[in-house]
Amino acid sequence: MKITVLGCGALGQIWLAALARQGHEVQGWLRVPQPYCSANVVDPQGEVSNHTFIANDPLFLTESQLLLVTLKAPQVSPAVKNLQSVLPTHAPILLLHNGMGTLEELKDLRQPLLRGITTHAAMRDGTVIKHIAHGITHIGPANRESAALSDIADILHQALPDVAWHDNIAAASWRKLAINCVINPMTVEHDCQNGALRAWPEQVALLCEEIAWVMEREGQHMAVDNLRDIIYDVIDSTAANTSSMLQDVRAQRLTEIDYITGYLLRRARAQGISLPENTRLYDLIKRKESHYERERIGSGLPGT
Ligand code: KPL
Repeated sequence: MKITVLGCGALGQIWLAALARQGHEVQGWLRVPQPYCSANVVDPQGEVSNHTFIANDPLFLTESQLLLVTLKAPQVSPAVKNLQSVLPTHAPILLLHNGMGTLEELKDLRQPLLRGITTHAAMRDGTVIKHIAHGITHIGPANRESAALSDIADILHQALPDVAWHDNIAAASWRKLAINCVINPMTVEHDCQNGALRAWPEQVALLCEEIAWVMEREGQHMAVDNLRDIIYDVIDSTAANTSSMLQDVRAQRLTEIDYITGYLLRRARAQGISLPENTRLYDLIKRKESHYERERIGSGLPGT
């Protein structure tokens, strides 16, 4: 299969390497155009692989049979809208990012749109991508055109298992959103790894109550106790992780807060519900972002 991977960060490089290993023809697509991109990946067993792939080739894009988008949520819509007129109309676009809200931004796309959620853990360490832990990628249809594309899950599963197809991806998306609404901003507030969040059980409980309330109204019933158990399972299984939001804040990059807690608050507002603890955390992250954004502008450095 001919596949363009949009976004060559940690997740993008893991997919590029895995798809190429499986015999697919792949190219990377970077926001700042370059003729080549590299994937230097250390897998969870410690094995190193170095590959160079072509990048930003418009001809390759016109022949692509899948656009795999591994960008962070705030970068997704502008980048996809930029490429959609060149990508064949039958080529599915699979979005793999934290948070929700991009589907609404891309509702007018002609291509079949797929939504994915992944639990693979990876991080950049200098010039190397450390694939810390294998996970599951859940994918499913996000528009009418993509309802019958479960074959894609099988193809991707051969390259980087596990990949599971869901006819109703909204349930898995909300579950992941809830996890990210609790863990990501809390790790920033307390400046700690995921596992340390067990020290603030009242705050976890409060956030879960607010989130479960919105989920109920969105037709995604989840008992508060159940949600809390799911979140503690993730806190324990990713105890040594530095959450993606804390990594972004430490590197003074734009975070995904507008697509995580921001999305939850937009849905709550639409239902006339107020969420004080989620709002407080949202404001805290936005204040941090605007603080380093002001410093960046003051020093004349380019944005992230
Ligand atoms: O998705 C994550 C993230 O860091 O963005 C969790 C599940 C919190 C793991 O770190």
